[in-house]
Amino acid sequence: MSEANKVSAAYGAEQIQVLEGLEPVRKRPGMYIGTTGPRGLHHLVYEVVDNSVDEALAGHCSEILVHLGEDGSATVSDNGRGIPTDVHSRTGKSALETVMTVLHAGGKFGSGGYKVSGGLHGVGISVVNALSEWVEVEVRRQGQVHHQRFERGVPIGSLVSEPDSSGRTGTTVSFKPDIEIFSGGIAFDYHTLSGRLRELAYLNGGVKIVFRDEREAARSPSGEAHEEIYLYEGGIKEYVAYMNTDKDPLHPDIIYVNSEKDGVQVEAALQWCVDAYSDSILGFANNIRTVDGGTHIEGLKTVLTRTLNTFARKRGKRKEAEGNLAGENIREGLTAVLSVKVPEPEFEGQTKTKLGNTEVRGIVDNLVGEALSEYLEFNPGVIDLILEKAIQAFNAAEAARRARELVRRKSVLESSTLPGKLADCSSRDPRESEIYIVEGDSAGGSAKQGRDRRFQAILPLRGKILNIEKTDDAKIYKNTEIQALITGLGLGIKGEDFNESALRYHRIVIMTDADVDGAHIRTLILTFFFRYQRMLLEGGYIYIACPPLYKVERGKNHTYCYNEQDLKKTLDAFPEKANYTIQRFKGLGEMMPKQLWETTMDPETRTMKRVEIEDAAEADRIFTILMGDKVAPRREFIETHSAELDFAQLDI
Ligand code: 0RA
Repeated sequence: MSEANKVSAAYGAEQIQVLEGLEPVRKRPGMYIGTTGPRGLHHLVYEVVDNSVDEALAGHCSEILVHLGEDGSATVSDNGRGIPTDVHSRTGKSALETVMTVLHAGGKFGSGGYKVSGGLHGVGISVVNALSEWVEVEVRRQGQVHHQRFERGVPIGSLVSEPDSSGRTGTTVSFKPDIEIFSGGIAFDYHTLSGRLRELAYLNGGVKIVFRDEREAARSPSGEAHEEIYLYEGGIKEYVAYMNTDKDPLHPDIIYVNSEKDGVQVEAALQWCVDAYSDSILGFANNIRTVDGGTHIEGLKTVLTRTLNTFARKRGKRKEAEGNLAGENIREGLTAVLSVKVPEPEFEGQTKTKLGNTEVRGIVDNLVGEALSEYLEFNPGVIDLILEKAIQAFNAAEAARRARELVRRKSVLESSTLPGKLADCSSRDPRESEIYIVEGDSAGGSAKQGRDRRFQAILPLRGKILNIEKTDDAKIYKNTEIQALITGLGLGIKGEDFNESALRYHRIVIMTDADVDGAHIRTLILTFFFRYQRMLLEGGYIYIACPPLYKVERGKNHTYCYNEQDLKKTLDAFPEKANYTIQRFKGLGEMMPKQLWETTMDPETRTMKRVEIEDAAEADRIFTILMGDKVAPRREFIETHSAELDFAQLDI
């Protein structure tokens, strides 16, 4: 025998009928109040309070009192018209008893005031009755006071009516939750209830809610009950002001919208704050906090983004070429409360806290759009401040994105210590230190032996380095040769944050063979510097070593020639076809370490070309043509500039 049936056995036929009506509620309370945990327990109070709030919204009630009794009961009373008590001729039951004992009966009494009845599940007060150990209802109306008691949903006796000379009207519902139903106990939490009651007072401006905890009275030394009064004439405007208490508002007024369309009431209050970086948008539908958002919030976000972008363009804050401000840029620092009242709300999701009515999206967009545009038209100072903040947010988001990238890449780079093949110099003073970037391991070997290790470092690169013009960033950072360059030189992240103090050498010398391949490799390395860290070129840190092409020996004397002209001059200076030998260096690797030192590396005797950017834009263009993807312009460039294409002479 079910619990409900056990109880019903004590009553007569009429009671059995009532109980059968409410039996599903006791059998499956979760279906009606979500859970039988604390959330469901507090829901009982909200359900009763919502009825009084509806009466207030209908304009018949100004005050709602919520008392927590020492005995574990809750009492909700209002000064509304009172639940009707007249007896229905067919059922022989009073309206009050019907409301208390028939599922979903509440709505049947609906006049104008009930069109947007709250109640998370719209279950009505009969559910509270079904899930309470007892309920007592007192109604004052038309000079009478009516009283009826229920236990676990079943009326105990009939409605008792007495004359009342108080002149007051209203409804008082007291109930004690049924311990058999609520698994987590039946103790109400003060803060949970006070939070919700305060919220209701904000959402229904002008309605006074008194919250009194008489359980406190028993405990406190003064013997006084804890009482709070929530009354906000300004409604959600005051809510926004309250949320912004410790913040610095960007504009003094709270932007306020209150209008109705197709039976949907839309109320919104908005204010941006200077120092806030996230947004706090609180959404409500029929006084229910829609934690999971829904169509009303979507409508608000859409209209904010569209309206502010329109103003940004109109006021010249955003150029044609610049992208639109993103929704999150616009909402940065925004505190908003959006409260909609929908005749037939559809709540979605696990916790039924997401508004589903599709028509609401467009209505919110429409009504808020109109009011917001009008307000902003008349308050250009406000719109300019909001836009300025949004643009800052846009720029900050860009910077943050780059910073994130930077951190991500840095970790890749910093995890690798100095490249293994770097033969570093002993000096730690970048101003006197040089690094030779040389082509191939054999040249690297000669350079290592020939150098002055005190201030000269050698970094051999294997073959042709990646053409970074044609490569995406991820690949660039993975490439070992490029990693060696970045870490060896102490470069930062591509294109930014060039940190001169991190640069490990103030002379970066590209030393490649004096042939076509060498020229190509040199161009690749230069392209790398140009694309990766242009500041290196602009700062004049990059040099090109000039190794000799020939060695001319005559007797005990020898001369190095750096190009054909040089050689011709040398030979011309000799007496007719004299006894000499010419050695042509095919590559740096062919030179003796000492030769390399004398000819190319010794600061006293060497020739180096400093790479300068005369015209960065032009250099960029040339690099793009020479190194880029497009074949046709490259061919064209080479055809017209072939005479100048001696890379050794290329002054970038
Ligand atoms: C239906 C009709 C009328 C009032 C109410 C319900 C009502 C219900 C509750 C629940 C808690 N407080 C309430 N106050 C009023 C209007 C009856 C009339 O015309 O007088």
